[in-house]
Amino acid sequence: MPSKHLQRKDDRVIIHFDYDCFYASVFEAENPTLKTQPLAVQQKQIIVTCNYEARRRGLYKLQRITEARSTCPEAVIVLGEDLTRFRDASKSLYQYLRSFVWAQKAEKCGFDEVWLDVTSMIEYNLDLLNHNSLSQSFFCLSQTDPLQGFAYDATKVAGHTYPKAVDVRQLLSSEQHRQLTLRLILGSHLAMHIRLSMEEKTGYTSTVGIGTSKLISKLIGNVNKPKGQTTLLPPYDTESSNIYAFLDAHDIGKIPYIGFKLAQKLRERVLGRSADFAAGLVYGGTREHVDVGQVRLLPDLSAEMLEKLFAGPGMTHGIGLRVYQLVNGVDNTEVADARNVPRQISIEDSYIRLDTMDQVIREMTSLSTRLIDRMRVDLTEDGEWLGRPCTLRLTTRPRLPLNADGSRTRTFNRISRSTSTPSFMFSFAASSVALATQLVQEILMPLFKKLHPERDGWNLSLVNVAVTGMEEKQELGTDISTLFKKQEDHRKMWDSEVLPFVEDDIIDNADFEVDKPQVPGDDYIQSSQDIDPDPVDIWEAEDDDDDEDMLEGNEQAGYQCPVCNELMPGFAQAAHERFHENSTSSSQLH
Ligand code: TTP
Ligand code: MG
Repeated sequence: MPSKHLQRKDDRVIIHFDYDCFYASVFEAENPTLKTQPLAVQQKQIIVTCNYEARRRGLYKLQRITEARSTCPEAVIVLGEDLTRFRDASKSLYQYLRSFVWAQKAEKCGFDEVWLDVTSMIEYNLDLLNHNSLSQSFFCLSQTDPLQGFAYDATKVAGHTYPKAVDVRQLLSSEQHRQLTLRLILGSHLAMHIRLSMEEKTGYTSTVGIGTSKLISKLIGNVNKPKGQTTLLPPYDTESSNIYAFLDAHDIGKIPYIGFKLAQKLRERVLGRSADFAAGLVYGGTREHVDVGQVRLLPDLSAEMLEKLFAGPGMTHGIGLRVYQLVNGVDNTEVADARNVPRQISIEDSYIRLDTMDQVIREMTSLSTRLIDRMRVDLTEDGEWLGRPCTLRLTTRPRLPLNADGSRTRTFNRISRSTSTPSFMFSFAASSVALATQLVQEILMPLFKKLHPERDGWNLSLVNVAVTGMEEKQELGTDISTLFKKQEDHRKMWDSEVLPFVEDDIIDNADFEVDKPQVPGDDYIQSSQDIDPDPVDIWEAEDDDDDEDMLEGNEQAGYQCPVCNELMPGFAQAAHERFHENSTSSSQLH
């Protein structure tokens, strides 16, 4: 009998979806002719993702653009700086997936991952099974319409299994394993149905994992990528548990929730010396591989031991227990009904010269308009606010005055002031421009004066307006019939929707210039504004814009993301950080 801490809730069936080469798929959905071509998506100077045709020809994620172009000159390279299309696709796909589940348990994670808790659907269908003819079963997708569903063979798992070679019949004939095996078999057929329906209706393919927790369903999907699905089969509870067999082989840093710092401490504990990470930090691998099994089998491993090991600033109470459970394959966290509203929305622009009040008012109004437009897209559904940010923040980056010799010392320091978000920002009664104008007059100007008390004499290279401190609305008490209606509407939407093809975003390779101005978007530092440019400042402003490009040349040192532990060359750091900013950390299991 496992200790209280290690008791797993294996009575759930959870399906994890990860859309294949997501950003590339969004462009393919806009223009299906791209599907057969090698396609790569560029941000700054790197390929953030590419389709599988491009991968077959040697391209890979987080590759330097110059290298990609020489490896595969025929690749179509599209600009992915503007995240609007990804955000929109992500929202629609989430709604589509959510339309299948009954208990409103569909949790979005980042742009391209969703968990569905389908337990109640599985239980309903378990009751419908005729145990004398399992191979001729019918899966009911609706509690009200018995004809809505699909035929399936409940003696077989749909898709791949872990372990690969497994005798399902034997599992079904074992009293100990039959119930869990059946639940997972039904889960696998439902997953297959949803996955293929999604492909048929939306064109998007995905990689899917089926298990009894968020942790296992997320990790098991990776075994068969792309367009695959994998179910982790019993035994779960014995010493020869497939959960241990599967999880033990993972590098400790690959476990969601265990970020870089925790992973390093665990590595050191296992190795009995400090883990020489920086030295081994080259894209694609590290010398200091410590796997989950090594941690799990530490003789003195316990929640308390780990709590002490991690103790230090910034560590939350209970972290030892959480990690203790995770390395033992226990994750009892619920699938929340959450669209993963962003934690903050931040809009900024950088400037070659911004040194008069009139210009500042104009720019703050334009940034605020974009901010309000974005809040209306990201934070509302059917005219209701899903999240309300508590704090409004204004940030600027002043340039230092010229030195006596005419040179200018560069600074990347930002200064900011915050206040509570005024309630009128949530009004739908006025246009975003009207609200932005009011915001600037009543709130942003006073904040600006606190940052820059003098009427002039300053010169700004950047202005940022942001809302933070998001409070999410819980979807409790929603009338059930409205909910079903909404679900149906979302599913139908895909039957009729034709996504436009945006021609401007396709870059003809031959004409491609490295320094081409980027497509304006909200989540990144945009190319400098054309306000009173002068030749000296242009160069300076471009440098300013690309703080992250300072990392160029630091390639050998590499960068390991503290959130997801991904290793990458230094030049990929900035795009990668932006990726996390825009998605709730994909490594978090709450
Ligand atoms: P991933 O799931 O890592 O990649 P992917 O879906 O493109 O490919 P795969 O089929 O291998 O899962 O990331 C999801 C999207 O996030 C990806 O399409 C592009 C974007 N992204 C960034 O913008 N920056 C990054 O550093 C990474 C890793 C991804
Ligand atoms: Mg993906």
